[in-house]
Amino acid sequence: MPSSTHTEVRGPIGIITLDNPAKRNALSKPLVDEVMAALADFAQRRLRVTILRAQPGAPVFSAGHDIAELPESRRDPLGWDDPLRYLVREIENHPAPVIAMLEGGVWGGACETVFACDLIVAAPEVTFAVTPAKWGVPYNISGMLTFLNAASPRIVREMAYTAKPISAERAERLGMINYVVPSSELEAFTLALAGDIADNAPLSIAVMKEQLRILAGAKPMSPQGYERIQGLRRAVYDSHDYTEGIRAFKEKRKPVFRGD
Ligand code: LCV
Repeated sequence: MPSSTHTEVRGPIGIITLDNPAKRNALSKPLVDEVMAALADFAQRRLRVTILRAQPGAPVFSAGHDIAELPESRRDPLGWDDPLRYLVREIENHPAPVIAMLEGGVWGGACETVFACDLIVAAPEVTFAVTPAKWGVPYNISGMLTFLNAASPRIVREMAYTAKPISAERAERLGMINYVVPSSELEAFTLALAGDIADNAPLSIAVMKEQLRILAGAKPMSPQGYERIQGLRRAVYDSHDYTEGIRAFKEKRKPVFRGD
């Protein structure tokens, strides 16, 4: 199978490029496996910063979870072993900072992937869309926490309930991303930012990254609270609307939701 990514090393900086335009860089298991292998290689080589990007000029950074890989019912679509869940955890646990360098649209699980990165630099035309409601998907708890760590609850509610894209400019204004940079300057700007980080003490940065990850995840939840959420999510992925959402995407038509 042709690869869906490219990697490059520039001194202490590693670059992972998503490059499956035919499927709009959907986060399929093969593509995610390649990204995780690159992250593991960069960690083994003790690279100091990783940049995650799409092919230059990509109209879509990533279309999110590969919907064709989602179960149509009776199984948690975003369980612990789902490729998207692995990818988010690998980025969060990678010992060096990961910078998302964005061009094009960022959809669904790709939004969570990008928000799990340490820094985000986006071209002005970039948009972010949180799409579970568009397809009837019961997003998972740690995924919702990723969103809550990226934006205020009110903004997360708006994005989750409307499933509509928001602009890079608005995301920057809301503190969801670090910089908006013209496409022509994006790569040079991001490499310079990565260089600033690479010049500093990698162990100190790695420890602060892990501290921030642990603190960001330190939200109290009772076992009953967890079980209630899992029960609610099961009611969704066992519902007509979830099956309808997945089938509508595959049949290239608008879903007709009934609320059951
Ligand atoms: C598989 C795809 C995809 C795709 N999977 O090109 O957040 S949750 O809960 O929803 C989570 C479960 C999740 O992340 O779900 C995925 C959320 N993603 C989206 O809602 C975006 C879905 N895609 C689109 O809206 C469009 O593809 C965009 C706007 C990204 C690009 O539109 P464009 O007209 O440029 P096409 O739609 O024609 O897609 C080109 C090919 O990529 C496939 C799509 O099926 C088509 O394949 P074929 O050429 O074989 O027909 N594709 C796009 N997105 N998420 N496959």
